Amino acid sequence: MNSQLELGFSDDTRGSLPKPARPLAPGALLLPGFALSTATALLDDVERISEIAPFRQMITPGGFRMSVAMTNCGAFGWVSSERGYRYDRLDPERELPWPELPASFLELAQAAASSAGFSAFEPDACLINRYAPGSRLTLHQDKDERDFDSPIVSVSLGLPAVFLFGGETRKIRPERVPVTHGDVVVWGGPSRLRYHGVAPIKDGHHERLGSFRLNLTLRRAG
Ligand code: MD3
Ligand code: FE
Repeated sequence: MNSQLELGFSDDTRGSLPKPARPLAPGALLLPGFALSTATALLDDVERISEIAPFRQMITPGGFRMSVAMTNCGAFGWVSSERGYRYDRLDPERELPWPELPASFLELAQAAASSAGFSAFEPDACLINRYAPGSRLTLHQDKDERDFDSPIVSVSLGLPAVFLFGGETRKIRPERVPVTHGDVVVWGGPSRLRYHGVAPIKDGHHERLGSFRLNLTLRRAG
């Protein structure tokens, strides 16, 4: 059945209409499914990168091991140790440069940034976060980058997650923003320094990633 009131969409297309972009705040735009058509290429590149620079659970300056495993690609990589956070041209585990930023990452990031009104985004760093069920990211600001005028482009792959999108101080109760495989968020302008985090990942299974969630964040760090 397919009445006029249902706007003429058939039962098999109703579930796959393109999802519209959703503004979350000034400068912050959710692009549902923006990375779906290139997800396979992105994941092939993540596999290759992690064979060169393996995922590792870094230690925070407070001395705790992070629940999220991380690696990087691009000219700069984000690293944490008991000595603090920084961007470094070298992977401290290998004492070698990070793998190059693949064309698949760069093209997706530039297209997403452009859709959100940020032209000429030239990312030079990509932090790759890997979450197992229970892994989380506590509320923080991204302020180790040198350039706050550039946005951060976040690509979600695998298991779903809930972003905690807070305010300019830690006091403001965060909004919960669900994201799933293929979703892209651009965070820039007045939203660039807002507190944010990731709620503990729930158990689940994804056909390519199994029991993992991956997040790529493309940044201009150096
Ligand atoms: C930036 N990663 O690695 S960005 C991070 O899912 C990080 O792994 C998230 O936060 C993850 O530092 C993806 C989520 C995010 C949300 C709100 C923001 C980034 C933001 C607001 C301002 C700036
Ligand atoms: Fe962050």
